[in-house]
Amino acid sequence: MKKGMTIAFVPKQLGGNLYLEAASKGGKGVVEKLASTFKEVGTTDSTDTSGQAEYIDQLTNEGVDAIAVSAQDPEALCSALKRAMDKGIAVITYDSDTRPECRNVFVSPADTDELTFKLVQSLAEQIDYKGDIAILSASRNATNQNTWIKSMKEDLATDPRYTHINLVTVAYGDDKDNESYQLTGSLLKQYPNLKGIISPTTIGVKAAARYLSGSPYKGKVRLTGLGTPNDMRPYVKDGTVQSVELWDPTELGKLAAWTAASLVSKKITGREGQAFRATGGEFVTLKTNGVVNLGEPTVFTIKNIDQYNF
Ligand code: RAM
Repeated sequence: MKKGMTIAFVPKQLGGNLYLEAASKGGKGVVEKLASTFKEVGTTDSTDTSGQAEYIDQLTNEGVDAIAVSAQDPEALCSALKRAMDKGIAVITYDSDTRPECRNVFVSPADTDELTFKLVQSLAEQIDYKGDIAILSASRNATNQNTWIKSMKEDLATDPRYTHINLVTVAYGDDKDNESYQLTGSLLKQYPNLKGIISPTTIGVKAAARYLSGSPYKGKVRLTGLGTPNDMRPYVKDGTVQSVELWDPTELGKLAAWTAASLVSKKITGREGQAFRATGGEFVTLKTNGVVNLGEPTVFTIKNIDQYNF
């Protein structure tokens, strides 16, 4: 691997998102081990897409070697990312993708179908396969959120076991804790027959759990989603939540940095079928459209949540 590279991370949001902070920490560790320089820039608001594009232009002008971005929007960053690639900068997305032609590789946390299958299945079981449910998402344009929501809607529409489950709305808390908390209250008021909520965002699911745990809905309105074990431990232990799932965001950041370094070092170019050794020595193969998967998400319940610390 080359040394002396500059690899820049541009998370969807800086500050207030521990998941993305953990990913950056993982990335930083890998970059520094490669005797290279880690940079992190970004907007504090996960909906400030023009701001995110400006940061990419800034990094392109500085002439960094690689940019790793968790995209706020699939389209809006494309011109900026293409300018970066035209200048020879390796561009990867991690966590949340752009259109495939706007980056070299997408480092995806997990397989979409598998991830959403587990979320829907878990909530369906808890509500006895009937009743109204809602999704509490992050920002409206986030590629990862919308990919997961689409897949959950497909599951609900096509699996005959879910015929009596009715998705009443998708609400957007913009990955802001307070907004997601308030929104949970509004959903419960607006849909008095609500039986369950799926929140595929670490900030959303934590805020919704906090709301439920201090309300008469605790244990009655079911909640699942993508949450960190450290955030969700109290709510799993107090019976508000039975299970959530996630992957280790630090590992996602490590794989993102390693992938970026492999591109800069010309070990891969982003073509399907190319393989490279990841940080643990295992081989990772690029799938269709240059996608790399971190692995399978872990399901956390009262039985295993204490074994995890992230
Ligand atoms: C939030 C963000 C992030 C998502 C995780 C699960 O932190 O929306 O993009 O991947 O949740």
